[in-house]
Amino acid sequence: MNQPATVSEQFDAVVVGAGFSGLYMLRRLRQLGMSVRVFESADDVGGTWYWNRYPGARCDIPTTDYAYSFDPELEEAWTWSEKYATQPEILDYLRFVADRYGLRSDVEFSTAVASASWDEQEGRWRITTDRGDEVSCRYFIMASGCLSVPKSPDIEGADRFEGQVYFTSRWPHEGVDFTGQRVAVIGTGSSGIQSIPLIARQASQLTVFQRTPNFSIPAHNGPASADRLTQLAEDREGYRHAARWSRGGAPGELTDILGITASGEVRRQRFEAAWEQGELFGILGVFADQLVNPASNDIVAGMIREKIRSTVNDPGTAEALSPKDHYFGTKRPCLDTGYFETYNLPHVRLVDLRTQPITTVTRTGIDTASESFDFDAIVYATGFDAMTGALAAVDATGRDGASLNEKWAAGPSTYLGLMTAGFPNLFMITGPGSPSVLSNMTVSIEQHVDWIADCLAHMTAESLDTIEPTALAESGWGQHVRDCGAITLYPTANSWYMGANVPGKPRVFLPYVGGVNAYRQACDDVVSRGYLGFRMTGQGGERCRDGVIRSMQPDVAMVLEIMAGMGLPPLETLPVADARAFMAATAAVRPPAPEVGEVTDGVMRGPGGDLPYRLYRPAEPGGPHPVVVYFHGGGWVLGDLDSDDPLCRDLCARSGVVIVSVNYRHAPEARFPAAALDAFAAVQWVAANAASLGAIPGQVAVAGWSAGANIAAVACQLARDAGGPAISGQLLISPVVDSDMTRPSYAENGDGYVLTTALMRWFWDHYADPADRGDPRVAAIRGDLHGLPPACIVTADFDPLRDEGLAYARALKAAGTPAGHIRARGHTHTSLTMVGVVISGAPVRAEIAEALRGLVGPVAAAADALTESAAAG
Ligand code: N01
Repeated sequence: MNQPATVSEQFDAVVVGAGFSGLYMLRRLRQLGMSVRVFESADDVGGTWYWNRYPGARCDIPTTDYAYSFDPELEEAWTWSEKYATQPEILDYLRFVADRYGLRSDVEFSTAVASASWDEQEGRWRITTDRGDEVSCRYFIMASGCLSVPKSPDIEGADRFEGQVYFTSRWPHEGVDFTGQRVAVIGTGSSGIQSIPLIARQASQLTVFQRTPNFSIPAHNGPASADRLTQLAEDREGYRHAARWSRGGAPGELTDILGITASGEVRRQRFEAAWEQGELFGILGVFADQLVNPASNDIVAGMIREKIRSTVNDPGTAEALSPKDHYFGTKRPCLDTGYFETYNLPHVRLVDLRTQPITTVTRTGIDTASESFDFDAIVYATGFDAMTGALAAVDATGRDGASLNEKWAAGPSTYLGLMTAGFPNLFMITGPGSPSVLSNMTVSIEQHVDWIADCLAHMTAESLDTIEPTALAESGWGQHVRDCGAITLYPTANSWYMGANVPGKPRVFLPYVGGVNAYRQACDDVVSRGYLGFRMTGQGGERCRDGVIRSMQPDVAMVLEIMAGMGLPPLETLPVADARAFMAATAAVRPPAPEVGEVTDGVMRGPGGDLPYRLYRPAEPGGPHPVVVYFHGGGWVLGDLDSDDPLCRDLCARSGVVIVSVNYRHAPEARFPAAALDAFAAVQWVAANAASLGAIPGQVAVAGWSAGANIAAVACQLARDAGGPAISGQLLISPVVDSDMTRPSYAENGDGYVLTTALMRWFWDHYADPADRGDPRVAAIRGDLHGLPPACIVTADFDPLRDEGLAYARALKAAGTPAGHIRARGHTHTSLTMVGVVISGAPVRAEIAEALRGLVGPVAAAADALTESAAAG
């Protein structure tokens, strides 16, 4: 063991922890020529693999992938014996790595870092340890692991028990012999599920106390996968590259098969294949939609429950072991060896704490609400204060004496999971807000270590010595992490991913679920954009390019990526007939739209002939309902009753109003002002026929999307000028209100977000002569805006039309017309309407439906509702 460092010692970097991340970080820092001290609380290297020595402990990512990849010679020098290596073998590997690169000499073992404070004057961190060291360093790197601080047993009477007590996470080095003993295991997460079958082999009686049943699949351990070994042998670098750019950190095919639409045969075949494979990413990826769509998730979960029922003999025990309170995958699923079979042994019993909770631990055992048990030993497999526990364990004080724990009292806030504002030069490896525990940790660790090392090399080269994220970049990243989580089922579970396992811990979805590949790209983009969102200072000056690296909704970005990959011709390069055919073809492959009470098609009279309409009636009993006349989008050229059918159904179902969607005449066959005149005529017709449509007379509102919102807005002006009909409100979703294309959103969003500047020009050219484009019957913003119905205007961030929508809301307000605004954050012109495809659109449409309910009421109520929504916005 090394001597404790003295007060005067100064290092370029201090690293906390000598597990997978600390060891590699040390190696990279040394390569940069830096002086480094690693503090490790254990008396050897290994981190999590040092501590978790319980029987059955193994990795749950195949060892072909769960290893360092930074040195091909290291890979040649080590051969794993199994598909999933045991804890002793992984620990041996880490010892081998430490020895191979001579890393131990810079590690101070049996020493935990107690506090760290930033010395502003010196631009250095002062570190104290539990052994009294006080050292200083320029860079302070927390390589302290995501699952390293055990959760203290929050069970009444836990310290009263006089028998043997064991924690899976702090298992005795000499091992434990349970032969002939009555043993209790509390907890059925991965640690419990791995250890229970082996403890059962020795114990004379084993009682498992289960609070939440867990999904587990057989690991099918054995020799490493021949397929993976062949791939590695043939092209090691290619294999590692594929892992780094994969979703989870291990190469594998992603499916685009949806659980909800797959046939029964395909579902079964895909599930059984994943079951046989025995890998986490396989069973989590049976269907592309299983972690976002409850119905798809239920298919996989149901099949796993079937397997449990067919394995466990006693139906009551099988039922109690079958998870039903969380979606499959939203709590970490387990890989096991004979777990469910263990419950068929005569000396093994499951106690379901849902039916008989523990009341107290006693001197001799455990009391539940209905029974008393005596034990020789109790094993706690009760988990960890995950992801933030080890970071919070160091009392860190940053700029101006700010405490990290206080800053994070409501949940952690980081930039990229790497740093946090106010704590310069403090890096976290696999911190909250990075893929970390959702990925193959070794790949994520290497990526973070490499990023940090490359960053420090850059700073040295530029004579910079302090780095810190900006508040803007950090809050933007936090929003992105939440947006990614929000489109999945993860936040619905009481998991340690959510901090829900530790009483009092804020409920925040901690890891980044956007994928290892997307995350790596974001980190690379930050660097290529001049370390966007970081402030760096030093002799080389001060550098800061502030900004947010990802502000688009993740599912919107995914749709754009898929569309870009399809190499579709730009719509404006097609003849109109082909563009319409293309729109119809895409409409035909949409997922099923929401159910409403009734849908009927009809025809009304318009100025140039019959206008087809489709009426959507809400399922709610009662009525009549208020009515909204709706106009579809499509640049006055494209679209019809089918094109906006999902959006109309969604609005109808959410708002409980009758929607009459009207098809108007299209350009170029019928040019300006045909569409606007049709819209006005449709409003007149619906107002006159409200009662026969089953709607409330006198409560007619208008709505539309894009060019449909344009003619809806114009219809309001025409109705006012004509003295009727009375319109109670106007909902304008991403409206066209002007022909002026010089507003900034055209420059920012004119290309790459589906509705392009070129396409808008094409629409205008088809609809209106240049001489007509200032006419208020198409450029609504140029009309008289006094005395119009209250409006709700929806704008999308990545829409060329964003700024004219905002300008219209401002202009209406200036003219005394109430106008609320809903911002579709991170959306494009079209994404909000992609019902059932873009999940992040749903909460915005809920907001829109809420506003719509206000717009259809009596006018005064609509104005009130809008004032509130504007205040909220
Ligand atoms: O911990 P856990 P773990 N009374 O939190 C129960 C990784 N890992 O150590 O779900 C009664 O998952 C708790 O019940 P509930 C892996 O990422 C990997 O097993 O809170 N019960 C749960 O059943 C894993 O996910 C491997 O209702 C109580 C259990 O204890 C993570 O580490 C192996 C309780 C805790 O499960 C954590 O796994 C092991 C109480 N008061 C771990 N408090 C590999 O295979 C808690 N529980 C690589």
